[in-house]
Amino acid sequence: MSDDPIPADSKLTLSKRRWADEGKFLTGRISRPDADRLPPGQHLVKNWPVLDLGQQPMVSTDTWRLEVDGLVETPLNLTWAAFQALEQSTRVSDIHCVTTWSRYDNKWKGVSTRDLLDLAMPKRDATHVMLTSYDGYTTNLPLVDFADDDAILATSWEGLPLTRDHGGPMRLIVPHLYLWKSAKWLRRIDIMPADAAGFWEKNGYNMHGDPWREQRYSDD
Ligand SMILES: Nc1nc2c(c(=O)[nH]1)N[C@H]1C(S)=C(S)[C@@H](COP(=O)(O)O)O[C@H]1N2
Ligand SMILES: [Mo]
Repeated sequence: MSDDPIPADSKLTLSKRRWADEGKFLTGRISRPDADRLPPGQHLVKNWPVLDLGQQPMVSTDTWRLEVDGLVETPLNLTWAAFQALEQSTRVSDIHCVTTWSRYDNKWKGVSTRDLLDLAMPKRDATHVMLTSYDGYTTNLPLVDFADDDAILATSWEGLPLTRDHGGPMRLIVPHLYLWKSAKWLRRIDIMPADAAGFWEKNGYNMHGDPWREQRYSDD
């Protein structure tokens, strides 16, 4: 019983419902209007700057390993071949560096963090992730951010293998957080029951790092 002008089972209602289910008329993953696409305090660049601690490790795919450990049902220690054999995904995303540059529409290929987590299976009390890289760099983030649908363990950028200066052969990309959370030359993923500070987080930077909320520096 209702006073709705169009009955719930009318042709229009049914097709509109189907459109909603199919996401019809959505233009893409990024639904923000362009004016809101750039987070506060950021400016756009066309090139892709290189930023790191200055040690760019040479990591051969012969000796490369990716470990997933901590609060997981199935700890992983993947060779390059095993990593390549996992489902390969693509993503397109904007990246935002805390030094105020942003770059739009980066095309990535690699393994989605969700697919990796489906293999490792975090335990119930897992809440945070610590990333450790081949240059000794560490950074932390909440598990929900690491598991975001846009997050990818990238081996390719714009159709080419990820170069060493940008973290090749494999780096993480978590585009909705400042880029310091996106560990280059990623070697180890520890799933944790609590948060802990990584390199920049111990040096005045924010534990979360959401560019839309300008979480650049630590609160204290
Ligand atoms: N392993 C590692 N990852 C790292 C860093 C680093 O020093 N070592 N620097 C971080 C910082 S501060 C930034 S801004 C981005 C820069 O990535 P890019 O050089 O590809 O632009 O990498 C992040 N990931
Ligand atoms: Mo950075």
